[in-house]
Amino acid sequence: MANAGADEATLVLIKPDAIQRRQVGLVLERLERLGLELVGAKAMPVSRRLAEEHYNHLRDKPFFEELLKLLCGELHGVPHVLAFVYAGPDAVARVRQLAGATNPDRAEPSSIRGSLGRNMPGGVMENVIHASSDPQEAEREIMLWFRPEELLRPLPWWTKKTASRTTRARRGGL
Ligand code: DAT
Ligand code: MG
Repeated sequence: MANAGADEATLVLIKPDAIQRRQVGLVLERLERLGLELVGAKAMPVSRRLAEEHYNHLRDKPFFEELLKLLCGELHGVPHVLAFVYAGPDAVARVRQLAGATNPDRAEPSSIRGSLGRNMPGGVMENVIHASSDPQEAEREIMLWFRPEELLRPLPWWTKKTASRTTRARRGGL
């Protein structure tokens, strides 16, 4: 019987605030120590459309516009983010715990956000990284930020989804 979370994968973004503040090495060192498998890594610019899709669940929030500007690098003059996929048992929860609570002031001091993040005047949270909050969100986000051929190995759930889409297409469903 498969263990829950046995081969989970999770998305991590190192956000422009951390790139501007030269915190990339510190963050990667902390992530590396989790001992998870690195399945994908790239630097990429973030379009407004991608940022909107990524933060779709926050569309109605008053801070949404600033959040888009932050992720697109406009607030920090940084034209890219760093995106990673890590995999392994309980990868989602383990990375999330290392990341810490959303608000740097409320995050455990030992977490990435608690030790490296800060709140800016005006309410912008410079909280260093994005980490998927649950396995479903992780699947959605990995498909949003990566193409299958960019990953170092196939992710079983993605392969299955692609296969079922292909089957539907062959049946004339798409
Ligand atoms: P998380 O990044 O911990 O998953 P989230 O998905 O609720 O948190 O929100 C996404 C980002 O939006 C978060 O990293 C920082 C920003 N954010 C959330 N709540 C905020 C608030 N009350 N004020 C300003 N920015 C906020
Ligand atoms: Mg979230």
